[in-house]
Amino acid sequence: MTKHELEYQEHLLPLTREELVARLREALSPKRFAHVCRVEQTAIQLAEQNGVDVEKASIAGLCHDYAKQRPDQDFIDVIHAKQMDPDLLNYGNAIWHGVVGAEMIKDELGVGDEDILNAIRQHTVGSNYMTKLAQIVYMADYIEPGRDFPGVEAARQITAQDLGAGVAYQTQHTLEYLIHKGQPVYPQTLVTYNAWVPKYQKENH
Ligand code: DGI
Ligand code: FE
Ligand code: FE
Repeated sequence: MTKHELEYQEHLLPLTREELVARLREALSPKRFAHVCRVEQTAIQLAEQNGVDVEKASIAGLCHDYAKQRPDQDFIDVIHAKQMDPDLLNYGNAIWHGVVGAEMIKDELGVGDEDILNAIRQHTVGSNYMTKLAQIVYMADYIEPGRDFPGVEAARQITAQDLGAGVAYQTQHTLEYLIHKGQPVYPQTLVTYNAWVPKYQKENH
């Protein structure tokens, strides 16, 4: 079955892939839409290699940046309406589009599967415990073929060999980047760092 014929199981999403793609095309710029399509394809490959549900990888990959282009006020409204952690208000779109965006994906697109929603919630900041699906979405976003930054080839090779090692690699490099730029670090990003990075250092040396 090709990706174009994919009909999602009803309990995952009450839309066909084509219907979901149409919703994303409406919500996103052409560039961002092309990115989520590449993330979907990369996530599907990683799912096949790691024994993870391909439909969940497809849905999570396509939806992960659904909220990326929403105005700040939309996120602020959801944070209040759902009584989410008020500390979120100290951050911005970079953190909100995943953590808060997952609520919009649930309510507006009808994604009810918590495994998919958690993967989306964690796609920017990670978590101390990440399912294989969450690791896949986190890595697919980082290594999709449109990404071009120093270290992306190393990230692709490491991830092909060991998904968890890829998570550690990305987490270390993202934290280094944020610190280098003097950007605020969301606490969960540090939690992810502590859970993943030292562990893989020890195993590799
Ligand atoms: O949405 P994408 O651009 O496809 O990718 P993403 O959701 O992984 O977002 C990446 C951006 O988020 C990148 O510029 C780094 C930033 N980011 C990741 N963790 C943190 C963070 N920004 C802040 N301020 N704090 C974090 O902890
Ligand atoms: Fe994102
Ligand atoms: Fe993305």
